[in-house]
Amino acid sequence: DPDEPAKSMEEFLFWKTQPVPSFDGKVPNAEKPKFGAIEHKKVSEVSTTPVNLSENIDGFEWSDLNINNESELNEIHTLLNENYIEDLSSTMRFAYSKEFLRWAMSLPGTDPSWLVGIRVKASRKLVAFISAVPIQLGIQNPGMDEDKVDKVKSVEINFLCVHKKLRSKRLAPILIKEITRRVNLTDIWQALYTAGIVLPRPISTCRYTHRPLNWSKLYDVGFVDLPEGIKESQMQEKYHVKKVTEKKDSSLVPFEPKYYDEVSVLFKAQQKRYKLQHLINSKEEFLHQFSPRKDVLKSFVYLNDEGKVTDFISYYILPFNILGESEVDVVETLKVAYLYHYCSDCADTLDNDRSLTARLNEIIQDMLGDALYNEKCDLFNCLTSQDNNLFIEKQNFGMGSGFLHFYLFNYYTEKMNGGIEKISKD
Ligand code: NHW
Repeated sequence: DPDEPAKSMEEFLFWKTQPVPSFDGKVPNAEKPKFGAIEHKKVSEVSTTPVNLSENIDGFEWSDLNINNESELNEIHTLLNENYIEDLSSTMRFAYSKEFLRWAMSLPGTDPSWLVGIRVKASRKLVAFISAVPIQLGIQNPGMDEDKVDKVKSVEINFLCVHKKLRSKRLAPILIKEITRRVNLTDIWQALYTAGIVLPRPISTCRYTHRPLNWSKLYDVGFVDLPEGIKESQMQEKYHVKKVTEKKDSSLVPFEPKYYDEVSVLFKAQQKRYKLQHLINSKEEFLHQFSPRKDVLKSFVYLNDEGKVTDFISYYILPFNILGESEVDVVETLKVAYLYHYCSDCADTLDNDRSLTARLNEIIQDMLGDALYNEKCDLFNCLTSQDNNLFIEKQNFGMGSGFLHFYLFNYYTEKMNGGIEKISKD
């Protein structure tokens, strides 16, 4: 069961002290939880001094990092490339590019104090890190009108990482407390974060799905198996990807700022389908999130005969390294595309000719083609979130072994099924 925690609530020595629901849905200091903030505080109650580091480890210090400074970006990049998320058997590890990290951590409105590092005092070596970027969430709580959401000013926490040699020393809770303090000082009290492990307590659990693009390479590195009695050529045939071809009645072009007005209307309508919504309020933020960036993000619009935008779709590129005998030894790098946001002018129509199902299948197929033939990606991943269940099977995505749990800090809402669940329009 992907939702089964590794231990009981009482054994989460750190998390049981935090404003998050326990696995039975109870929240601290309340008989019956109310939807919304779990704990209410004022900026004046927040400590202005950093969390004490020396209680846990001696000889370390806090350090603010600047992602736009090349040498500090290099340090974050090295720490993450050598110590960030691996699969269970430590044979694969995410290999974020520097451009990707800069994109992910330079969102407009990111406070300079939100990229937090821990360094060895003597050598200045960066050994731990955590980051926050601003995000506005729209949350549909049970009992609310379908078109209403609770708008919650939040941050998204990511890239929590402790050097392998400093694990199990309770540094993670310290990093989390320190980023919480810094975010609270800016009068923000909620956060969104995801993790592969079960913590108290997921609002939603999604599964990773994988669509091989270059099946032979995935087979060579051991990412996929050859089913018994099947020939390699049959698998290659099964995962053949069509080239992106010219269409009769529409054109596919890279997203540009001039399409912003039209796309943002479609984006808002699409988000209304979900219980957890990403509300994008400014053009600047939208362009940051969705403008194409070489080797990081691809985004496209579809234009009809009259030049009107009918759909938008994006994916990002995040390679991972296949590790050899020793951990520093990288045997092979797989280039992986991840489906990001999309929206379509038929978000409301699931059962006619221009139904969302048909449209999504068409545009995903184009993305598979773009990722393989233009970006030389080996694999296309997506989660079982958004409306992805409308195309996952048909486009040959297979269920993976990994799950991604979504969490809210200091906010109580009911669990959502599947990903960022659809609001039952179908
Ligand atoms: S998830 C990616 C996390 N990073 C990795 O997996 C990289 C490889 N692993 C490591 O670097 C995406 C270490 O193993 C880490 C833990 C650092 C994970 N989230 O220091 P100790 C994100 O970045 C709890 C939250 O001894 P360690 C999202 C664990 O349950 N908690 O362990 C991050 C235990 O607490 P417990 C996690 O192995 C969201 C305690 O940490 C966790 O040396 C963060 C053990 O600490 C995880 N992924 O270091 C929350 N993994 O209660 C943000 C372990 O059980 C909350 N733990 O005693 C919001 C804050 C902002 C609020 C603003 C209003």
